Amino acid sequence: MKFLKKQDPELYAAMHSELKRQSENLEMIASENFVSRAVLEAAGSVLTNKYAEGYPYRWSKKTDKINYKLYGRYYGGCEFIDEAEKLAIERAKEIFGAEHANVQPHSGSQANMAAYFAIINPGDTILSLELSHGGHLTHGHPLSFSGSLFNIVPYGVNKETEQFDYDEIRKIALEVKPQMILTGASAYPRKIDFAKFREIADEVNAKFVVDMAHIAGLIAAGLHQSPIAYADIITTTTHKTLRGPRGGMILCKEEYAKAVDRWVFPGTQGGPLMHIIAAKAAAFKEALTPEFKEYQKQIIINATSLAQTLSEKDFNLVSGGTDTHLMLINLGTEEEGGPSGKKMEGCLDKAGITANKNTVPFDTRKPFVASGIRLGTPAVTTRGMKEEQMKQIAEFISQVHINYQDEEKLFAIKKEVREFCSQFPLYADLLNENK
Ligand code: DSN
Repeated sequence: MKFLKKQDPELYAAMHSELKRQSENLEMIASENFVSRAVLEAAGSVLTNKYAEGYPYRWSKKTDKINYKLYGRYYGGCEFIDEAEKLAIERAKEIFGAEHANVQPHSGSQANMAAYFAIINPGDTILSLELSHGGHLTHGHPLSFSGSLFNIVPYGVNKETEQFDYDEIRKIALEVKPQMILTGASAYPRKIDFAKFREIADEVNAKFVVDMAHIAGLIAAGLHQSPIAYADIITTTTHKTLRGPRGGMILCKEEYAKAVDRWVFPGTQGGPLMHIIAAKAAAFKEALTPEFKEYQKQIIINATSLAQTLSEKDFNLVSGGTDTHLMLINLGTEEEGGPSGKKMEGCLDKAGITANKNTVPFDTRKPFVASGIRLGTPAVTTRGMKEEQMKQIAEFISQVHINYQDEEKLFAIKKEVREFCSQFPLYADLLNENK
């Protein structure tokens, strides 16, 4: 960062501190990860300079199929940009076995917006997972476009099992006859049965959309049922378990391809972020390697080990554990005492452990306070940590919980966490260059 350091010391200082924070802290936010240096290079490249509204292809009038030889951009000079976007598209299709991929959505939220518009109309009914039971803002929260433009009917988890109750979801679907059923979650630790959802959607003649953002990497590695055979449209972010740059993507069957493309551009976006699309291509190449599959396996092994150790330390985990990369600690109600999610998040931060507060199903606290802490293993697994380290992380978290009112103790844990992290170097060359 030598240019920034010279030209803009204030910004440099903030960015350098963030680099150090990532390296010295334990990153347990389930939706975060660390990209490779190759992905970082692509994201920080001159491709940021290029306007490329349109696509590296046009739909052939004769065949109604994509034709890469037909120029589909609104700007000149796109010949190299086209190559980068084509690589991202073809690799995305190969990873997931998809008929069509649109790699332009700037984010998961924008991917969701374009996906809904591609198959339903404003005012239509969407049956989707309640935010406080693990859903996402764009699945129907009143403050999101989804909740203001569509009629949202939520489903939740079963109170006893804290898992999806497919009979109950079917019952609601039969009652409300939604135009679209949506599944996928930000804070649901269990596997999702996409085949079951398809059955329900077919029964009520609804379209079926899957937001696989959290588990995209697990699906890419064949460690979770793939929604490809079941969903009409699939949306995802590219930066979570998939370990690419921050961004979104849509996969769909051929029959929705044209509508999806149209609703991404010009429907909801203008110029694509070509540096980020190139970084997606670089990450997708990594996702096609055997090492990536091993990495995803280790994410699950680590999550299982962390969940088990936390349970042994008497933490109450939503649904009793995890099948995926994430878990939710239920810290209990206000009446039961102990820290809220918000308080615990702050205490973990003081101890050098980054996590986020989260509502738990049937939470009695407000979302900004919440009774849960969400933890995930994708980022620590990228650093090379294994089961042994998960046991130590559970011990750190337990110590923070026991000592949550003792600032000095939290600071002492932070020192231990820093020492622990230094055994698993992250971006070491970047840190050295920027000393
Ligand atoms: N905000 C993301 C998460 O943290 O899960 C979901 O998009």
